[in-house]
Amino acid sequence: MQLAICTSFLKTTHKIPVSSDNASEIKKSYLSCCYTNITFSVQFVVPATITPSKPSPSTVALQTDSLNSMSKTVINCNKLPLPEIIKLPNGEPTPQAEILLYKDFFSGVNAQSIYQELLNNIKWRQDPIKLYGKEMLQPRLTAWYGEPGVVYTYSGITMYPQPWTDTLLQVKQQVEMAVNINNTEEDKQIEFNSVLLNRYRHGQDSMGWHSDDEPELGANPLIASVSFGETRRFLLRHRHDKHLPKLEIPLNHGSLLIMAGQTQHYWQHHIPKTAKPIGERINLTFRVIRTNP
Ligand SMILES: O=C(O)CCC(=O)C(=O)O
Ligand SMILES: [Mn+2]
Repeated sequence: MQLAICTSFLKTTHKIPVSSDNASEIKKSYLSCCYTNITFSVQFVVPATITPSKPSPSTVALQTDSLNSMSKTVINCNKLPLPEIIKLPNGEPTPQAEILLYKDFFSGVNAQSIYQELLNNIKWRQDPIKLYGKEMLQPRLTAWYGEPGVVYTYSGITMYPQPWTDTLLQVKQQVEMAVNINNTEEDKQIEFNSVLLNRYRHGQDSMGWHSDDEPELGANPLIASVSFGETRRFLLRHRHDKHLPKLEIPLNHGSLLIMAGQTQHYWQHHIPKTAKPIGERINLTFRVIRTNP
């Protein structure tokens, strides 16, 4: 069986034999199509030499599965707009940072149903932290999900992963697609193995200044941050150059922010409190944790 991807603009056809072990080849073809940001169609071509009655049931099931997930990917790719590159207020490039923003990555209805699902079904917790020698509860709820054994330690808290839920896996798949379209290092496709969830219940919930630079994230970690619910101000400041202005990015319902390159070495970020009466917000930061650094 073959998969043919026909692009309407380039008038090219990629023909790839479909089997369980060439999924990465197929993905690459998709991504090269996505770059062109044009419509394309997918056809499945069954060569005459294979009679439909002959293949073993397991082979057919595998093929059908990968074809289904691929058609979904195609539909999503087609809708992806170009991201905004976050610059300094004067329009100059942000030094020592690579930050991209998709304001409406998840559409209204889709974003709302993901948000409700996360509010209701995530195992939220509130851990104690030590601040200026005093023990207090973290000013927000958190949760850690991912592959078994992917343990994360920050601010003296060690988190053991809950298994992925279907919703988290769907969000992860769409985020990975956007990340990998923007990733210029062809051979280094990102696959996240974990996600930190933060739930800000009201304006008094917040996150202090920090960088995502724990050793298990490796050098130059790529962090993909998805937000649902109330818009909150996301601020960035340079760690060393105090003359550089702070950056302020409002993270709205359904947005995707990607931080890459040296961002975590040179910039800190935070979510300030607000006195305004506001609703809840959930943020997901997808990460690759190195289990054998
Ligand atoms: O809530 C946010 O947007 C920020 C979350 C964050 O910085 C983190 O989880 O490390
Ligand atoms: Mn962070």
